[in-house]
Amino acid sequence: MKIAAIEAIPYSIPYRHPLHFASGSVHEADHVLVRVHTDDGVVGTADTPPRPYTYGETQKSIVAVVQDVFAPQLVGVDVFDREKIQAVMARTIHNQTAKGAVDIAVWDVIGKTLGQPVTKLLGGYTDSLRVSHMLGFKPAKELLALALEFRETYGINTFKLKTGRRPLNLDIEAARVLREGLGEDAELYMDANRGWTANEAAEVLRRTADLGLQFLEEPDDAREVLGRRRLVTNSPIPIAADESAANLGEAAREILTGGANLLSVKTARSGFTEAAKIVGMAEGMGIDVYIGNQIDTQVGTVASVVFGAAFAHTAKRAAELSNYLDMTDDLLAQPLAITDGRIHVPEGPGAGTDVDDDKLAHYRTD
Ligand code: MUC
Ligand code: MG
Repeated sequence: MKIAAIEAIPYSIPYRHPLHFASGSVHEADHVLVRVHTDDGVVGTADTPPRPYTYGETQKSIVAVVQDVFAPQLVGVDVFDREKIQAVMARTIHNQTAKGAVDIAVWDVIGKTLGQPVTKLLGGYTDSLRVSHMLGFKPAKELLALALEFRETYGINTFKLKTGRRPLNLDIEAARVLREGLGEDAELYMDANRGWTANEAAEVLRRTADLGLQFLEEPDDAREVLGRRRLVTNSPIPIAADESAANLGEAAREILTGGANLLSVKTARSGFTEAAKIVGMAEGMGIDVYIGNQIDTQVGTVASVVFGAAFAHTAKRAAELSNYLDMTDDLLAQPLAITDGRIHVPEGPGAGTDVDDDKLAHYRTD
């Protein structure tokens, strides 16, 4: 069964509230829907979030690389030849989320063709994941009110606090207010998106040592190797790599050079094929992982759920799955639900990424 065509459809859905963080902000989901068509009429779907401040991709660059570079090279390749598809895309460097989406759409085709849920083909470990919610920059009291509302409404009790601001007090105060307001059972961690220096991050760790934070994600620029290594060596809590470990090679490098001792795995940038390799490598090295959020729509989030529930190693920790709740609308045909703090994997063949065609027609911008 061969790939007959690949579409890249730009669309835009506004956010109800923008999300602000140290490396940028998001006001609308100006994403790209990727569709892989086979010669016998099966269609696989995946979502692509442009994150120029993280990977250098834009909505236009994603459409261009999928339609003008990947599609001509992949038409005629058998959909089951996933490693060949990976090798073809690897000829083009970077373009992380564009590659991830093509891979997920291919897995969706494979699942539909075999009549199996992709989560079972990947590993079939469990049927749901615990949810962690990501809190963007806001005054401390507003953050607490929001977190309490999420706990009340969805049963979520794990929160990632966006940090990386100056003065450092802003984030230290926010973490303190959250801990005091949510109590000791809440799981809290920080993500600075490279906003601090290694020394600033070390100061934050010292001044929040009594707050029981789980870990600190991407505190500083990992390319400043000695500062990062010093931080990881001396930190009382794990230091997680997110954007510094965007692919398998980078993840290996950051772990082996002491740049991180925990990994965020994001299907939006790794697809299922490369993400599975990262998870296997991490598990073998005794490194914990968690499913991160690429500020995903429901179409992106369902892919994270399908993948994260497939492996024991990814299902251990809460997964970042709830930021689609800030969108005014979504494309997913079977909307997700968060109950008792968990999201369940969808039933039925494929990756669960099918979209509502009327909504796509409404929001597409091409
Ligand atoms: C995160 O974990 O960093 C913000 C930028 C990005 O690439 O992903 C988000 C969330
Ligand atoms: Mg991050």
